[in-house]
Amino acid sequence: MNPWGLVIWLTGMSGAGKSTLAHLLKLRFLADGRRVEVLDGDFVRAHFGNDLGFSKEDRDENIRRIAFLCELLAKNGVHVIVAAISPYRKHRDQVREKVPHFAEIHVDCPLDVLVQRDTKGLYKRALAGEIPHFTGISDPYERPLDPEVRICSSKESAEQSLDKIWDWVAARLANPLAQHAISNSD
Ligand code: ADX
Repeated sequence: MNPWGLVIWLTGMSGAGKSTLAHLLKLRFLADGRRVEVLDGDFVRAHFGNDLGFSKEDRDENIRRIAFLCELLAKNGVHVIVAAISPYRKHRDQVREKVPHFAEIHVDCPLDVLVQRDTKGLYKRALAGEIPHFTGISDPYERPLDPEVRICSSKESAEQSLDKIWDWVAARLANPLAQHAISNSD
């Protein structure tokens, strides 16, 4: 039976570097001969009809959809990398309970750096009051308390961040006991 894939969940504020890291991490999985898929918050929102906004309820539904896809892929042996703000601890913990191999990766970056970078021009608009419920400005971001890996994207190179994540991945992939337990749990 196919063992469950890993779920690598990148959480952090808009512009912190989640999507970039997700893409680079995917390349590492591929180079290692692994089946892998990236689920990006923006992508999942677009492909489910763009019906959701950014209220707590809508973000909850967004994460619920992503979690559903994660479980489906992971239980069929595909490794899944998620890049979504997922600002609520409770929502992230709910996903953790659904899959056997879950790594919460906090892609951290100080707000002043995000505002300065402002790659999408959203912080400027949010600070001007033009975007309601904007994470970190007018909406909460609940920092992970005990993530498997914390990335400081303003201080580390992408390669350094990837190495930290890959250490967790390699350790988990190399643990035959965990793999055995999972292959019998389906
Ligand atoms: S989540 O909170 O539901 O996990 P998700 O990761 O899918 O969010 O989408 C975040 C992206 O939507 C951001 O990168 C940003 O480009 C855009 N966005 C638009 N409005 C908001 C908002 N109010 N708060 C945060 N991000 C927003």
